[in-house]
Amino acid sequence: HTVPLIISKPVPGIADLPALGMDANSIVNDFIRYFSHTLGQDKMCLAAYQVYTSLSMSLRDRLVERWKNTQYAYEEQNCKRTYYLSLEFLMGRALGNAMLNLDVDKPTEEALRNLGLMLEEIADQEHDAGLGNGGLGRLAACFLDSCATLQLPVVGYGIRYEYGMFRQKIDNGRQMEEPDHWLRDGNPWEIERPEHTVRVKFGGCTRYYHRDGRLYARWTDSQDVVAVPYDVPIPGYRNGTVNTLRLWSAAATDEFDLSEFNAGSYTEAVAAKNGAENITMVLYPNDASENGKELRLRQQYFLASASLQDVLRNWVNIHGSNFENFAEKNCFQLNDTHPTCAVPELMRLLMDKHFLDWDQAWAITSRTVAYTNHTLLPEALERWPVSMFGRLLPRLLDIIHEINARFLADVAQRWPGDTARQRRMSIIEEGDEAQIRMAYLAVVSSASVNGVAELHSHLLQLHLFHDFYEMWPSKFNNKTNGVTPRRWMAWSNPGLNDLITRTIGDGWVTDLTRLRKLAPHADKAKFRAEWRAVKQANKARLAEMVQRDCSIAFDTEALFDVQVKRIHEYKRQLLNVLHVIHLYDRIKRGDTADWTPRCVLIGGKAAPGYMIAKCIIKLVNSVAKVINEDPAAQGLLKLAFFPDYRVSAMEVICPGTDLSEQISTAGKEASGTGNMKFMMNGALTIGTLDGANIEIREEAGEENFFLFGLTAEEVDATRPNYNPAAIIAADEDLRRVMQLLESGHFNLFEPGIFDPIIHAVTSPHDPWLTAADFRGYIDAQQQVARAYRDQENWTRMSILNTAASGKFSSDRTILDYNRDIWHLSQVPAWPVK
Ligand code: GL9
Repeated sequence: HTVPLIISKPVPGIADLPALGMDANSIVNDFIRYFSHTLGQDKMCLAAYQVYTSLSMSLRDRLVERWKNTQYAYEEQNCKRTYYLSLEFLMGRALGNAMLNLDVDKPTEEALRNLGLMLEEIADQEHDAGLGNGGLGRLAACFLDSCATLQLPVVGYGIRYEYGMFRQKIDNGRQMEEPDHWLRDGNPWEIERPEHTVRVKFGGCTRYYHRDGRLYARWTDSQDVVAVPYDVPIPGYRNGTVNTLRLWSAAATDEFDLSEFNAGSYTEAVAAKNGAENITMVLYPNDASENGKELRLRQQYFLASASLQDVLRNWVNIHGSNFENFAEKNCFQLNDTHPTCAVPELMRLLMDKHFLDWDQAWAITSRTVAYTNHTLLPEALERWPVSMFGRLLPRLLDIIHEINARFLADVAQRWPGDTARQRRMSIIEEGDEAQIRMAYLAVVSSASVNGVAELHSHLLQLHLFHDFYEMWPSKFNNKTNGVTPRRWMAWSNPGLNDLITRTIGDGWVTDLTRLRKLAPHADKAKFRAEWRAVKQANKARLAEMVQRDCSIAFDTEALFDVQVKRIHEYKRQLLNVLHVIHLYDRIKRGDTADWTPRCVLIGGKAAPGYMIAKCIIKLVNSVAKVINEDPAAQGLLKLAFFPDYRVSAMEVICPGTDLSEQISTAGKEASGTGNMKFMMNGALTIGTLDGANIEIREEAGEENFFLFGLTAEEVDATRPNYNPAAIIAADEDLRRVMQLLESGHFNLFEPGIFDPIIHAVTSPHDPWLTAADFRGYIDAQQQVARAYRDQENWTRMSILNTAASGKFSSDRTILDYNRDIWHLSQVPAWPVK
């Protein structure tokens, strides 16, 4: 794979094009040209996807103008930059976001109307870019939006997976996975940049050599793969800035397996190209659990190496091999430990390629890398067997050993003779099979280590990183998560956008704390009526989608009670189902005085190998079938499992929700971000004191939040003598619920299938303490039901929640990162003339 020639001679005719029009007419003209000329479509036969593609290309042109002018401004200012390294960017759809942020949503709708086309239908053609599992990947996407909106020079670096998060089908109530070939019909939102291709090494070994009396290392005999970048434009909100998300795709080198080729097996050699191209084939669909597969390590190193080489090449183009100011001008933010190979890779490139010595390289690395932790769950902590790592990345293993040796020497200095501590803190965990603890490598090598909500950051210092916190207290900090109000309010909730903007102006979109000004309006009956009307229309839209995708009718007068997120035991979808079964039991025994009709929606994907999570999905569907088909429950209770939960579905779900379920076992959900999206859109929360729920309740006021459950401290205290059998025996309601489950009432023709679930709830070793929180949860749900019956007061609380949600804008989060870690200046783009 030869690197293509770059012609570095100005071509004025190309450089100085007139600005494209932002009016409906100009957009229509471009649309027609793309549709008929570029895509060769016929006016008589509109292929919907080509209509979508033509519109997207028309808008992309307008992004590209601003994109270049943003990069020119960054280059001219020679500004410091941050690189956000992440194995996941859960971008969702781009069209609506581009329309909104470019401020062409109105003209585009007008353009389409003139053509006799419906925006919603066209926008629905777009495949979600599902390059992430859930919260962690979506957070990266929200951060990019905020960085562009704040005009911060931040580049996202990720992987262009051919297959994103699997599509979830439900068959006889069970999850089935289908591959998500999202690029099949073409992707108008990426531009291939073959001229920025880099080579990435695997395998081989380290050779040492002397030059000018110094010892140098070189990684040789490697099998190389090339990384081809695809750039995705990230528009800021109406500010002329367009930042870059650079996604790497793997390809074989031209000399790939030349040996086999020379042996005469030409076709085999070409077929073996798959080996290289497999690296970026598929996203690992594991939520908060590592799987230890070699291909995953290849992906991680591939991203780290390609991105760092890209950054260093740009640096050398401008500064030559002078790295004196490198740390003042560059920052690498690691989104969890997944890209932590960046640490030894940066050391390698600085030493082996640019000939810095260890201390110079370490001074740069340890000042430019920052690490964000996203979970305390032990099963999510990445460890790589030293043997596998050494086979795949031999030179990096040398460097990790050296980092560890120097680090342990520092520990020994500080705590002389404390060998237990040295063993505890070592980056290499000794045992039957020695392993690299990636989180420790990240902590040791980073200038900053942060958690994603107050409680989470506190628990990191208390438990997981306690030893490291004692050593370097000032490294540790909190950055409470946020979500972008552009996608999660302004775009997805046009009704609310309109009402809020008419009431307090439009400044809230970029300064979400201004939503506070809504609070006084909560006391006005007319405003409440308008607020209710918006929610009602959003519920109708959600009900339509539930009807289409679940074939279940939701009555928009009922309380819409929603839990959508990955299926995981710690998130306790099971507790939600137990409540639904309890309500059903009340209906069956005639206890329905003052009943609040309720429609419960549960959605989310289970990791394909996570059996209990898949069993919970089956349980939801089985319970739903019994309830929805029982005439006794008609008009009182509905339950639906929403299939294939994804970003574009959340854009409809979240505006139409009354009650947001955030019911994880306290201390387990690092932050949560769905909780914030619901709050902004006027849902009330029923939740535990976990993750960002604590801060949500603080902001909303305890009277506007339905709290229940053990605290994180109480959870730890309860575990040793936890006795769910006694709890069940003492609680009539829970006993009846368990009896219904055990009797097989929801699985009459599939006996025994829920035994693992029953066992989990009744086991004294249940880590999630589901039975312990049952009573509190049921009582809190009872309060919810009562509160919903007073529609005036419910609406008041809904308004007050939105009004208090300003803190949870990812703009605030990013300003915090920038103030404490990145220290970037805001750089406006050159204007489009
Ligand atoms: C997560 C945490 O579990 C969430 O609580 C947190 O809000 C997000 C973003 O910080 O990160 N960590 C993690 O591994 N996932 C999270 O959602 N999992 C997925 O992304 C699926």
